[in-house]
Amino acid sequence: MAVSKLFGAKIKRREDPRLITGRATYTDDLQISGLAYAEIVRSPHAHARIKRIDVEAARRQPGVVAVFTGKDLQGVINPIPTAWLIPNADLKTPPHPALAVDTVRYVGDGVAVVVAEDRYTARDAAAQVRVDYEALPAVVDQRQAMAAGAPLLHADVPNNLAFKWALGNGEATAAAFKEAARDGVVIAQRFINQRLIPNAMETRSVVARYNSGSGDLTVWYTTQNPHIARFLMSVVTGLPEHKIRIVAPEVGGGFGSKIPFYADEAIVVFCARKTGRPVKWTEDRRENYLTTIHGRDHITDLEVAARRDGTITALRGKTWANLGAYLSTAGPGIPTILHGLMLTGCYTIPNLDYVVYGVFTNTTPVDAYRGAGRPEATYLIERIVDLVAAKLKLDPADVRRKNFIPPDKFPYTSAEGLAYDSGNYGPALDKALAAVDYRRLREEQKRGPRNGRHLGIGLSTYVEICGLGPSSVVGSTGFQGGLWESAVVRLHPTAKATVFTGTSPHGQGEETTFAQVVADELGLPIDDIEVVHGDTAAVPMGWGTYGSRTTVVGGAAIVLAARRVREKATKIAAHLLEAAEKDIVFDQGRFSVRGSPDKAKTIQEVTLQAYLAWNLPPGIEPALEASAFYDPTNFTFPFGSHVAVVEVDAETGQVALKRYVAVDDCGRVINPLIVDGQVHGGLVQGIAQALYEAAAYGPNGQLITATMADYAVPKAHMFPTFETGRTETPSPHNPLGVKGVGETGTIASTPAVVNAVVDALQSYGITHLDMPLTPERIWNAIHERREVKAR
Ligand code: MCN
Repeated sequence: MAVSKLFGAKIKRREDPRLITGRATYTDDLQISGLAYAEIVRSPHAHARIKRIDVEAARRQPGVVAVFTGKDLQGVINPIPTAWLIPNADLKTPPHPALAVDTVRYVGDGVAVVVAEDRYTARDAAAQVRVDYEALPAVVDQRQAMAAGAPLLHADVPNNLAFKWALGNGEATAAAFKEAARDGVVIAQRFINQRLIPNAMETRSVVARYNSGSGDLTVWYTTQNPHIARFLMSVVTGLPEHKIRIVAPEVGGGFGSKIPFYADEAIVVFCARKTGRPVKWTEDRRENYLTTIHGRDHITDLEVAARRDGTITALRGKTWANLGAYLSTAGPGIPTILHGLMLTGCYTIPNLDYVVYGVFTNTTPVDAYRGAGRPEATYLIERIVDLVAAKLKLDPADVRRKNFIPPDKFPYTSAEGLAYDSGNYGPALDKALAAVDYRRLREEQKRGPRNGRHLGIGLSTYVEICGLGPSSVVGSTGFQGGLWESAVVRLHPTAKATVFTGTSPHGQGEETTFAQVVADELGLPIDDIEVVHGDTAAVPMGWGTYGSRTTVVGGAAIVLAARRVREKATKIAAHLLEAAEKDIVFDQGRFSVRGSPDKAKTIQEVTLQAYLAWNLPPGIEPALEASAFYDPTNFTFPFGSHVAVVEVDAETGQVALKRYVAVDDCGRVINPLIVDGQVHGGLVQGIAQALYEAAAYGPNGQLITATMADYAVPKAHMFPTFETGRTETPSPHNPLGVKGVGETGTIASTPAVVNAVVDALQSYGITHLDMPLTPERIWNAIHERREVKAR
């Protein structure tokens, strides 16, 4: 690999000045002449039959342009599809109409839309739409939804069971459990991965403009994947794909929640076509909580079998995954492919028997939220490893080391059948433990609580799957798309470069890191490189930003395109220097002749000549630009070790997070500053699941935590200064040697913190507590145990 100048440099994010000084344009900032505003009328019931909708009063309001109901959309807007048709799971895909016609299935389900001259009129008029509902019984818990006699959401889906997906080898696993029961340990535990609400700074927003003369549709909106959105927009609206342009202007974070194709964008497009006006719709925060996808929501019964020395021999379990009322775009793939396939984590656990039930309930649809499936899997395995250690009275670090996949076993095929690319788990754990001075902490812990505060130390040694494709593998899991990427690197006559990528960063910083990579490859100053993304009319086809794939897959396409540009420039330089191509040496933007370093041309000189085309070598076309497509040969598997140190106050149940150390390995690091930032953000989200956040529904399907005042979004003062470190194990599967890092913090941190809190409470005989670990929950647990002891 070439020695590079900017690869590895701590460059500040070039996109930040405009983002933090209010000079960026988000979808809701767009003003177009003739713009009208949409407000969607949403169901206040979790489950109800629509008997009648009366839109006349709304229609009569001054300033109202049009009002439409589900019946108007019928036959024009196709049902909203899911894109992950997992095989061998008897997946049911009941239709999801963009606006409900007969039945509403969750609070927030759309029933009508009002278009008006301004958003205030639209909202007031929406309140005038009279919907006559017949309320039906609702069900919000996935296990209750599967029980006999539960309210049925979709007539053709018995027991609300969307799918049943099984994995592993039942017989071998049963034998391993038998052996452990005889001569080892078997531990069973129920785990709940509570439902979370993604909190992007910007809520979702759509502006649609349809030109009935040309038939062109332009949609600006908050998407993480403009090309997938165009593909699905074409499927849903029936408009030809080449007449649709999707633009993601500045997108204020997504965390997975802006991957799906929502009913709302189809509704807004319908309104724009019907009214002949450009139409804008922007959800408010409450609407965002009700209708933008939620994450997690798994109930799992898990058992582990282990030998007395701590060797884990098998896992067996069942997960009930709440999918909400409809299948969201990637919904079925999250609890199966991205969760089930990572269950054995970074350990050589040979036997596995696992079933996942995907269940419809009268709740907001569930889809990818940062980590998507992997935080749930990591929570299960990292908690159960701690349970094994506690039961056998072994140090949790030792149990982990005993079961780690040894470094000489890579590429390693897991019990789930995945081929882990590269890994060396021991050094990351050593580094994290050294950073907190683990031995000293354990000694301190032995001295008992200080002023009623119990010290707890929690570990999480994780591995995760990211960098999605390869397309053929993802396709074999039922994903209805490819996951390759493409790029164009174009040098202009003045040797300024534009890099076009099909990925769509929305806060991750690739405008900086991709420019770093190209600067190195072409020897250009970074300020001469612009990275363009997020507009299907400007950039080549790509599959977007999620699954920590942008750098691994999109970055690889860019580096390949940049190298093609350099190859062509080398040919032109050789011709201009009257030397053989093989004698040209390229170093930091300068082509020189081997042995005669003064005979040289700069990349700027060569580029200009490429465009003037006065003296090109035979057979070489003018200009300097190249494209590349890249489909990875494998996923990447970043890993690391996190340690949380907490103090739990037995009198109040309060948890104080004293220290948090994250040692991550994401292969070669392009920009350590950005990687740290990604880890920090991820940690906040993961720790918040452990300690604070939970989406709560009442039994009738009302979202109780429907505002930011009720849902515990964490604040900066709740966290210590994070201590980050790294080891570096390159991925052999991409030309940059990188692994993704966008989700590692979220994936690793939840179990680290829960393990720390449970560790602090061991003297009370507490072996497990469900999240979020609120003071009330901890206080109650301590007092229940004290009362039991006192009796
Ligand atoms: N990077 C690097 N060296 C590496 C790996 C990554 O320098 N070895 C850099 C990348 O070039 C990029 C950043 O780290 O600038 C994250 O890259 P990557 O791991 O490729 O992840 P993605 O860009 O694909 O981002 C997706 C990931 C996901 S899945 C969620 S969810 C998420 C996240 O990133 N949502 C985010 N981080 C987010 N950050 C912000 N600000 N907003 C979101 O919505």
